[in-house]
Amino acid sequence: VVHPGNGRTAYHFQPAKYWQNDPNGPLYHNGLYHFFYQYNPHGPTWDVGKLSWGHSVSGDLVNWAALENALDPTAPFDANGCWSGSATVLPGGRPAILYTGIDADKVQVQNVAFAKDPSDPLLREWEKPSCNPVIPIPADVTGNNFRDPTEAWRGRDGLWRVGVVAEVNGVGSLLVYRSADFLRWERNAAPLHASSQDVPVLECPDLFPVTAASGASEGLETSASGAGLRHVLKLTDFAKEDHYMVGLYDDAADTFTPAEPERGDDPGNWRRFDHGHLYASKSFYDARKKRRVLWAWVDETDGGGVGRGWAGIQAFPRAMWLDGDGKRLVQWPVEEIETLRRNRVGGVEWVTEVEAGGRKEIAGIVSSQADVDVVFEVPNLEEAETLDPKWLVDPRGLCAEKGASVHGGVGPFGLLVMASGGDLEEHTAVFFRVFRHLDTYKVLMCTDLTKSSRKEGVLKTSYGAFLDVDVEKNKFISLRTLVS
Ligand code: DQQ
Repeated sequence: VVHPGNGRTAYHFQPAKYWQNDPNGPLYHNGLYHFFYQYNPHGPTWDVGKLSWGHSVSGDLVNWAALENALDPTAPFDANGCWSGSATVLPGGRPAILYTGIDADKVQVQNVAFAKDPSDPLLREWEKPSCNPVIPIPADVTGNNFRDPTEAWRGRDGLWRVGVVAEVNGVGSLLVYRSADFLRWERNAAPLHASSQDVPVLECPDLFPVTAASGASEGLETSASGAGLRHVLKLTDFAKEDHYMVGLYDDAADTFTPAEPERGDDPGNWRRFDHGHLYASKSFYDARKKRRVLWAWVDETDGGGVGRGWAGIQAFPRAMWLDGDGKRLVQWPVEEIETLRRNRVGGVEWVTEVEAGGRKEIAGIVSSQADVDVVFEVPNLEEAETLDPKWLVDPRGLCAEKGASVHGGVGPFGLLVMASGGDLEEHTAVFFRVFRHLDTYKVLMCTDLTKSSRKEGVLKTSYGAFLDVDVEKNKFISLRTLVS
């Protein structure tokens, strides 16, 4: 998994060459993990008319073997591209894929493909029945925006449901279709979600259950229902950001009641999994480890795919579950990533005090891959700056204004990663600042890319969020960082 040289990453899934974008149809089946992805088999750029589904398998979500493409644009109903979608295992164990085809007239339609031989552990061949498209574009869909079917789930009435995002008369919506046989699909009269007027385009929806039991981190199968669970509705908005809302899904009426209605119906105001440059995420239920695992596409910030011969990486898989507040998801890199830990540096002898403005170099890391666990002790909060309340709604702006080199009362403290030797001219700062706010403290976490590269034309931005950590009580903040 270590790809030295040519700028390739190590923790992140990448095909051998060329362009990839959205994760598609992740699946655990007969002892293997399958990962599909939007792939251009002809070159390192997104090509509107030529996308395929790349396909790889793994026994551990860390080491991957590449297979032939699962889907290529070969039929009239997908002649201009096999776009994003999901996989569902049908009763009896046959996996099916629902995906968006860009048809011969460049219209977006929904197609199905079935694993030709469900007993093939590699699920190498997929067949597309001639009754495709199984869901043609409806007459009230505007802008040809009708795509990205979710994994299908089964209601207690035995019928399958699938969600498809659609611009319905200019309104970004999640339509639900029902089917008894996975081939004939009928649209529900009402969408499961309709955005406010100014959000016409939604992409890559995900709808999945999570257990509401306090302290439980197990995942649930996508069709799970009953008391004691909540659902998560995730949508990618036109700003290319993923946002989610926890709520109650009713499988009789196919309605979703948000747990935080005050956030409104513009997904741009919902919660986020991430604050960096990644989106189009998709989760799956991992029956092997009974967890819900999240994939997401990271689009490089330098536009340099053509020179390199590859573009696009996948964020490492993360397990996620509902936090005790019933509104927020928490997540952690899948534990298998820890099998990559080799040469340990650090330990108790590394306990050190860093003066204001001081730095300590972590020597001994020779590879370009590091899994860093660090605990910052924050014994004294007296000097914390008072937070100007205007920043409460703009933590990212606060990160940009008070970067890693602006001295504060408590902080900035954190890591300088990928730092160039000696002069630190290039580095990415991952840091914290603690502010006093009313009678409590607010911890700001930032990732600052402004000095990440000497190169021109690279998107160098700052990301940030306030964290819900009780620094006053715990007196420390721990940070895990995967660098590659
Ligand atoms: N990418 C796919 C679409 C999807 C978009 C095409 C999101 O299906 O809406 O590559 O990145």
